[in-house]
Amino acid sequence: MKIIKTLALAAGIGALLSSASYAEGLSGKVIGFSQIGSESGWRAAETSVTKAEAEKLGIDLKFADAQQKQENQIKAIRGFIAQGVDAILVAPVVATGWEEVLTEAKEANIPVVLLDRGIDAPEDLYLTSVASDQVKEGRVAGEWLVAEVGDRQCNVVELQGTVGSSPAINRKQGFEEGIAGAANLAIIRSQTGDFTRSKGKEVMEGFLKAEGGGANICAVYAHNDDMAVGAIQAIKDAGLKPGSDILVVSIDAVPDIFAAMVAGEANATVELTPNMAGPAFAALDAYLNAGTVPEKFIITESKLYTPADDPQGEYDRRKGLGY
Ligand code: GZL
Repeated sequence: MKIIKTLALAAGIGALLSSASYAEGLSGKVIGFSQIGSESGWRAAETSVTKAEAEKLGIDLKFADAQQKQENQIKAIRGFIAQGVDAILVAPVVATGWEEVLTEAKEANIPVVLLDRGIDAPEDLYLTSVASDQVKEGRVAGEWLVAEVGDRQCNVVELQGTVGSSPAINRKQGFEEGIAGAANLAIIRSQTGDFTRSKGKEVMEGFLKAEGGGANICAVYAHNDDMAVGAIQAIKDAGLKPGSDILVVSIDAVPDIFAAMVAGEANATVELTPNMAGPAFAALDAYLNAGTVPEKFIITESKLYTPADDPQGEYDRRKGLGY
């Protein structure tokens, strides 16, 4: 009888501890975050949302800004490993070149979670990846443009994201899929604007010059809103009307693209949530405290917005979200 009682007591304490440790969440955990940089309004929002989430959960977040350089990210990850952090978040600037450093993290038994971009590496090198379906984002943008122009001839110029990054690769593929069935749409120029406003403006200026001032350009597709906002300025400087002479379609749904919609200067954006940290921390909590292995890919929602969707209200709503 005594043995049964002892076993029941032990089981009870075990359950209490595991539920307590699970309930305790990530409070007190040290988590390294290798962030790409602050190249866009969306990236700045992702950083502020991640820091706010960490604060709320009592996480000691070690933040490293890589200024968009992979070597700085690799250095930061090695530093986190040396510190013996409990977990590492990485927003990988490009898709290749991660196997060596992520193998070091794996050998140090430190779980890695990828945020907002993917990598070409064995999947056992990271616990999970929290990102949008970037091919779908491009496809939604392409399909919107096909519907918008009907059967009129539409020459498109494309502002690509950072060369070699998963969103640049995937959003290009998706957009091409989206317009594939429309013989009247063609991408006539495509170049990287590195996801920044200034480079987006500069490259759009080059497109306009190369196309005789831009009278034959029907639309600009930008892999993010920041490059689109830069392109809008270039179109205005060239004496054309963005949003009508040249349609503007992009991705992220940052406040400034809604301000452009209110001004009649932008036509469509596909939303990307800046809150990748929420699902990342939830997966780490379950893994570190209860040994639960998450799905390998946690996919965030993508939603199309146009001027028909209360852009002023969307601007006001997002303004307070850390952009
Ligand atoms: C996409 C993300 C991209 C954003 C850009 O998931 O990596 O990086 O669309 C940012 O604004 O630069």
